Amino acid sequence: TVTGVFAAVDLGAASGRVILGRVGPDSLELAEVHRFPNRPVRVGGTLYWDVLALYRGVLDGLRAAGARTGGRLDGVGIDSWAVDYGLLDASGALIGNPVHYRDARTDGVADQTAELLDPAALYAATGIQRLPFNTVFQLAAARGTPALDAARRLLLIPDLIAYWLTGVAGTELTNASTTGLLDARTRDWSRPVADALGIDTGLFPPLRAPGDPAGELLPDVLAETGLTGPVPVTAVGSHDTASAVAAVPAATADFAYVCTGTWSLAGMELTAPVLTEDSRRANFTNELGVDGTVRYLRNVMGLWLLQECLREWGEPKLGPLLEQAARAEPLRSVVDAGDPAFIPPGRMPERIADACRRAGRPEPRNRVETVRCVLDSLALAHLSAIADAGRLSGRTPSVVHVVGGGARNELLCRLTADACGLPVAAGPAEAAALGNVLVQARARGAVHGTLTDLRSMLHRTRSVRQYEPRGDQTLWEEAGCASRSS
Ligand code: LRH
Repeated sequence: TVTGVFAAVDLGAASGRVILGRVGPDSLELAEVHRFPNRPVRVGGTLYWDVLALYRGVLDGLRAAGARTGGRLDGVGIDSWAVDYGLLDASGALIGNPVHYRDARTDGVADQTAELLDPAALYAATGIQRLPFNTVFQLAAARGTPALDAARRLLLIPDLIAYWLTGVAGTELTNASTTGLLDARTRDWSRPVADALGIDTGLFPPLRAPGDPAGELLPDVLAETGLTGPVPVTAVGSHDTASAVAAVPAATADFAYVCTGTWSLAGMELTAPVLTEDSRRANFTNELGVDGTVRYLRNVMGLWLLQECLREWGEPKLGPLLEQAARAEPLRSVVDAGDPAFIPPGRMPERIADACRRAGRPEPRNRVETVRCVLDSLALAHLSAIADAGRLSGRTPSVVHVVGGGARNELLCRLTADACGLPVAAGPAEAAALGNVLVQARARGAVHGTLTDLRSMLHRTRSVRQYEPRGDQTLWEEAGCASRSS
């Protein structure tokens, strides 16, 4: 039997990690070999990613991986959050630091572009949920800036890391779909969209799909990490959500999912996009997944709301707060967790209280009630996204898979089961890294089969935690209606 040893680089908004996966035909072992913080930096009023610190974390992680395997790796794959990019000049050097999607430079830009291109036409072409930070709006905001004028190439974050590791430039397809510039039907750049908004899609290097080769580690990278070449780099679902959904340990096809981390991405997997006006109004996205699938989902704020509260409170321990929140009065205070008003950082407890007040609901009176408000609101947002995904795509889910970091949050999983009135299967928490490893392993011949085959292997080899729905689900439906109509 062939076994392979693969490194998954998984960069999240709060931390990055390098995970070593040993894969055989019916076995899969993962070990986290390095984890490092991702701390954005505000300079001169702009919020940036510290991309060189992230790259250093990647090199440290590859070195740590090699230390466990005698310097041998059968492959490397990279995934990260979506939409953001670095610009390269004519010499291939990075122009400035990539701007963070939570930066205010895109405020009002989506509305301004509506004068150049009707939002209905934009959606009919690309099928992407309107979020202020979509690459298409970031590029519209950057039009005419010296940096964009000097740029000869634009690389999405995982492609930028891959370029530094290999010297090979490409644009991975699943992440390309999040730009809002890709035609949902042809899966190539949309000329009408790019032309209407004056965006040069020639800046993107050629498209590549998950499983395609993406070069080999450069000699200086091998020297710095102590690895023995050749080490191939494979394009994976480089959008973290694409990798995470590929690793949903589903036994059946009729599943809904919530990828939980900084964001909650809640919906269903389809074989073709839904580009209707109803779908646009419901603010649903059709992102591309591994093996040509479509991720039909809504982005909701996710654990960002909680992370920002904790930051404001000076990082108290979460465990005790969650225990008390589990006993607090349910559905007392709720906010619309899909509201883009929550995107920028800062003053989160106050903003949550303001949102409750504006909606005519009681404000949380303390930290415990604020935590409960966040979790109830997220569970409600999961219910509404999953119900809408089913309605708009004509399918009925029988189970909700919760994957990603939030799968460890018992209260969140339990409330999601209660709200949806469906069983929740929680885990794996490291789904993005798993999907990353599996796509590499399949490309290199260590595993075989369709996405369904890979998922049934996960179903057999990973343990998930089951939560059965409790209580009266109509309470959640009523609360959901009230929070949307307010
Ligand atoms: C989650 C994620 C999500 C995007 C957001 C920018 O990490 O990739 O799918 O919408 O980051």
